[in-house]
Amino acid sequence: MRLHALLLASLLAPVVHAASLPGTAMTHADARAVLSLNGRWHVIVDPYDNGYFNYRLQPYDAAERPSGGYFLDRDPATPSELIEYDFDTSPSLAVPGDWNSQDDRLFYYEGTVWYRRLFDAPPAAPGARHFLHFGGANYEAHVYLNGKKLGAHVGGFTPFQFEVTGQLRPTGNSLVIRVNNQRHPEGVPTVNTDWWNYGGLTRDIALLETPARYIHDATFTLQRGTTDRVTASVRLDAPAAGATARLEIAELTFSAEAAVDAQGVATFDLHIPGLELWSPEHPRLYEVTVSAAGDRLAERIGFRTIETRGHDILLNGQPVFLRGICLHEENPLRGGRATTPGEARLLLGWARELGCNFVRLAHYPHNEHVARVADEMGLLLWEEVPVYWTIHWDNPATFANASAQLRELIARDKNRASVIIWSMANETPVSAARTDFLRRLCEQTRAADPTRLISAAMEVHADPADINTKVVEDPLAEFTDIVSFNQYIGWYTGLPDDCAKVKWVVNYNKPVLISEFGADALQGRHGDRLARFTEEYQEDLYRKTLPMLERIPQLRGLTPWILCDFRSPRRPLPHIQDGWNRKGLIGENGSRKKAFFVLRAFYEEKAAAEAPPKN
Ligand code: GCB
Repeated sequence: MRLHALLLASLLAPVVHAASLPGTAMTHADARAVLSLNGRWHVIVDPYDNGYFNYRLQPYDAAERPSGGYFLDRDPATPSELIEYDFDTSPSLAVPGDWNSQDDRLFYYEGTVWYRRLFDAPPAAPGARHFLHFGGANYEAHVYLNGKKLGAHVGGFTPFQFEVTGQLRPTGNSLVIRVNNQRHPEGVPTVNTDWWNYGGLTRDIALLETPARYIHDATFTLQRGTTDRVTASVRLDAPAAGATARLEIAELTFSAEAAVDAQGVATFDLHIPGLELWSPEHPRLYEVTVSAAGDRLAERIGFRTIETRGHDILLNGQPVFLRGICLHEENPLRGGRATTPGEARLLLGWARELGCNFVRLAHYPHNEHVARVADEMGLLLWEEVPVYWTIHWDNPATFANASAQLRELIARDKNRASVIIWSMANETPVSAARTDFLRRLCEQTRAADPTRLISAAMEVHADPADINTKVVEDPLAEFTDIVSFNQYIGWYTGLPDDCAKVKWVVNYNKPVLISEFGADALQGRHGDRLARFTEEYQEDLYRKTLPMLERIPQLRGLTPWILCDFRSPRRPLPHIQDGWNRKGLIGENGSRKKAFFVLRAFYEEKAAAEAPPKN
């Protein structure tokens, strides 16, 4: 009990960042990497947190007992010294990667794992600064370099960094990370989810190098209502009055300069003639270079606008129908976290084959490669934070956790043309506390990024007077740009034939997006269209659902649930589910189920209806 309380206290402690970093990780860590720390890391599985707490349940104090505390990564100084751990001879796991899919004994494991990696410092430029960058660690990570604690991070899915300038040894640096993946009622997500609780160092890790003064952050946006007016801002790590920032797009032989202000920020208001806009049909990216105070950063940027007008979603001023699909960050072919750019290409390639121009990345921030690959491939994205079902709406620490994840996600992906929607939450039951919590997240998002759309997957209810009248009414809709809701008519309520009887009451002058519908089908299981878990049932449900949804006048997109089967401990049904949610249109062996082709045909028609007439 005490252990739990202590863990909880540490979980709820404020998110710690190295003192010099202003709140979020620096933009485009990849471009700064001088040493990848991906690869095999030695691990010690520590369910009782033996490497952290002494037998009085106090955190180890190195001065008091130098052999305790795995973070010290010590070898016995003499044959008689007692040390009861040894990373060198302990097993290893691949990073990035979840531990669950790498070792059968860790399949359901949620406690602490200590990771250790040794590395030599690469030769550094004079005056250079160094940072350790973590793409994400589920859920709580405590980071130690050469026995000294750098800090901790809570959240799981978003990046964090620690400055380590002056703390690196030329050789044999010991980087130790205590990762704890315990679910907590106060957490975001909370204890019950319909997906696998993957733990570990699931994202890239790298050592970054910057000059003494560096560009922490740069933002590029095409102004709404224009095709060639770009706003850009460049923020240095510290004030640099008198400095000048420069922005260049070599392909357009374009360059501009702006003064850096007392806060270290340079703002550009640019007219860029000849700019080709980014769109799914034409995912044009430009290499944009910014330089200031001796630093230089290049980013591949697409320029596009996104807004709503009445019932329409306008991409570059033109109405667009979002032909979407939901996706978990999982590689179904092996049932583990998808972590690499190659896996992002595989999954988004399948979405492309389905005829999609849009993907909902459910239900938490996916790794950074996904949005970069979507930028290249021309897929629009919905990105989400794991405010899922019922979390602790009244708990300030829960809000701080959700808010930090959202802030870190926006900071990471705000330059991706593919990302058009920030989603605040999924299927949260209406209450005053919940709406207040989500309203605050909406306000935060709008302040951080006024250029994108806000939504949340809401719910639908039946009119008590008539079960076939479905009402979408949620006070949260006042704060979102798009009214999105999940509905499972024909699966969790009734049968697919009921779709024909449904009448909709959706009284919002906003675009409507159906963020989920679907049915489980075991790939290769066949039967009558009314037999649950068959491909025919799922196919029939898609056939009946699509015309039902088209009766909503404001319908401007859909993301059925879901592209691929995914692992979920909530799904035990033997021989059918076996720990998998089977609502995928693609099975765990990669085969397309019958419903895949129903949705593809629907999307082909939609795309043909939207395409400009050919001469
Ligand atoms: C939902 C949830 C999703 C589940 C899905 C299901 O409404 O948003 O996370 O996996 O239903 O299959 O029940």
